[in-house]
Amino acid sequence: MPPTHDALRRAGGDRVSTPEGLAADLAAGYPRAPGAGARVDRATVEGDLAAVARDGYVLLPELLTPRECAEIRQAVTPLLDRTGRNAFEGHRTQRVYSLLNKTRCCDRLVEHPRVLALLDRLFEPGYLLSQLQVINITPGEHAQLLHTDDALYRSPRPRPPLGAATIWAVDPFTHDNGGTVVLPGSHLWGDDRRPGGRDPRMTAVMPPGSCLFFVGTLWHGGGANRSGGDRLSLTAQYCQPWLRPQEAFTLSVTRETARTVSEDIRRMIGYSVHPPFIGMVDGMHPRRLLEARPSASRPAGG
Ligand SMILES: O=C(O)CCC(=O)C(=O)O
Repeated sequence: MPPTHDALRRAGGDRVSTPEGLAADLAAGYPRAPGAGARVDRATVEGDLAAVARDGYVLLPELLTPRECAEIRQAVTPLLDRTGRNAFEGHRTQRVYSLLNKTRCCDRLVEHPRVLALLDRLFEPGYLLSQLQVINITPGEHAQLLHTDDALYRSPRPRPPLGAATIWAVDPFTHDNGGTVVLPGSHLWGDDRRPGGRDPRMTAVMPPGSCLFFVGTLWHGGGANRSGGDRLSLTAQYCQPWLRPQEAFTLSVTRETARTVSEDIRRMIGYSVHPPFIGMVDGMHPRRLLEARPSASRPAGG
């Protein structure tokens, strides 16, 4: 149980005399344990990071086993019940949102150590999950409009990324079935540049269980599916801890689920504080909402 505000004060914990000191205050009762990214050896992460810095993306082959892919397929296939509402979502693309409420099968990719290790270096501690969805591109789908995910946050480019995305292959990604198309190096472009016919494109051709990781400033889009089969995949996106995530997970994920998921996921869905106050609930750390309590109300600071 973390110390109460009063206990901290009595123990001389009220040492806030500078803005930097303030940053340690509210989150102090819930010190952050090292995440799963800390388990990845430094040479591997630095190699991945160098590719991301140069190209804007890195392909991480076969991080999931065939058995894990089969489990994911089995869990998400029954959820595929509708196609997109517009050309961007894709009229022949099926999407399932809010997966954290529907299955635990996809947690492993949300918190995959290789991904978290990259996020640990790209973003400030306490970065958030911004969205998680299944994307199944079915035969006949057109190429998606090229876009950057960070464009949702209107901040002038060039600049460091505010978010990053992963796309996980459950089916193999090919040139024909809608493999994601990226424009290498386009993460460095300014606001004045749009993709043109001469800009080199790369289709993420990858076997099941592989992950395409890219920064939110990279131009990309789902490819056209000219094959006879589906392209089943999942995407998890992340953002800086001081930005509003695309999905309001603190509203959409039940407290029961928030108690069930790993500490990394719990932190990433908003049960964390970006010091000193961002993410607070009623002046307190949001983790308190998950603690067993006799009644719903508790005195402020207690
Ligand atoms: O499915 C893909 O390959 C890319 C999807 C995408 O970028 C999106 O829907 O925003």
